[in-house]
Amino acid sequence: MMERELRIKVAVQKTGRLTENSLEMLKRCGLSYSRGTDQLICFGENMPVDVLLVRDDDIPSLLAEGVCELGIVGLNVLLEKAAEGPGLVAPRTLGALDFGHCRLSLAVPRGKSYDGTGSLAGARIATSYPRILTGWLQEQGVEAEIVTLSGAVEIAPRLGRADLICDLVSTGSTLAANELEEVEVVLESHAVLVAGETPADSFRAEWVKRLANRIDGVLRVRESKYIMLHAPRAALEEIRALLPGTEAPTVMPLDGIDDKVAVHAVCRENVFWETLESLKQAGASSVLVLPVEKMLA
Ligand code: PRT
Ligand code: ZN
Repeated sequence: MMERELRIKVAVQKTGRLTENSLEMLKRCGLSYSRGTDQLICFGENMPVDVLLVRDDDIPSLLAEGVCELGIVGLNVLLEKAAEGPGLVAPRTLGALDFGHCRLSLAVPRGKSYDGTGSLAGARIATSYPRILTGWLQEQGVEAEIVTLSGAVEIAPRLGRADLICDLVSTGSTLAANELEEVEVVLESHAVLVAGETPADSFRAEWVKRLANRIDGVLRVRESKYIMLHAPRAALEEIRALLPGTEAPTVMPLDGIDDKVAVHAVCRENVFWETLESLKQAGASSVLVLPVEKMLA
């Protein structure tokens, strides 16, 4: 029986755009847990890892306060909270995840002219990201008035509360529905894996590292393919050069065939039909492309 203290906690969004992908990521790392309705914490059944289900805005401070060791949150939220001032420990970003993509953009009411960042001087901009926006405006060397709103930013111009907005956009349909036009990208955002202070005991420190490595592995296999083919010895170099994102392929003799070899390689990038066609043209035969289930660097 594992001791209660010797467990780590991973904070993920309870309900929202990041929830499904975050929980799916943890499952792919081998974690199984039972999730009841309206639960705040899910106890991992096969690892000393528990999942804390919280509002995304609380994740940076939960990490800073040492309540949890790892968290999955949008880069936009992380940067905004980090700029609020140093917590106990500034959370460390361990890496970008492949979901939650969006951008924090400036948008103006349709029909209003926009003449580059210079024209923002003195304008009123409504946003829920005042600190990120302040930093960006400083970089651009313009002074504008920031109207901080916690939600419904897109209706601020119609209510006369702002001249333009700075809000998250993914498909752009919300902007279009509100007759707004995207004019500048302030931040390209996506979900990130974030760590708090490294636990003092080596058992938990090891589990933080192990989980972060597994997440890294999951990300890498999502793109990776295992490719097997037969190549004429004479075309080996050309064929090698065509394999996308491979380091050292395994080259093996073929029984009874002297002028051909078998080539096996992990391609760390997607293998497209075009690549297969080029391989065939270069003389490759019996080409097989397989998905990769797990990978450990
Ligand atoms: O309750 P809690 O505080 O946890 O959730 P929340 O409402 O603050 O967050 P949530 O679930 O809306 O978003 C969580 C994170 O997902 C954000 O912090 C971003 O990192 C990321 N993300 C990705 C997005 C979007 N895409 C997105 N489209 N967050 C918000 N949106 C909004 C957008 O502003 C617009 O109002 O969704 C609406 C639809 O967007 P369009 O462009 O597709 O129309
Ligand atoms: Zn939130």
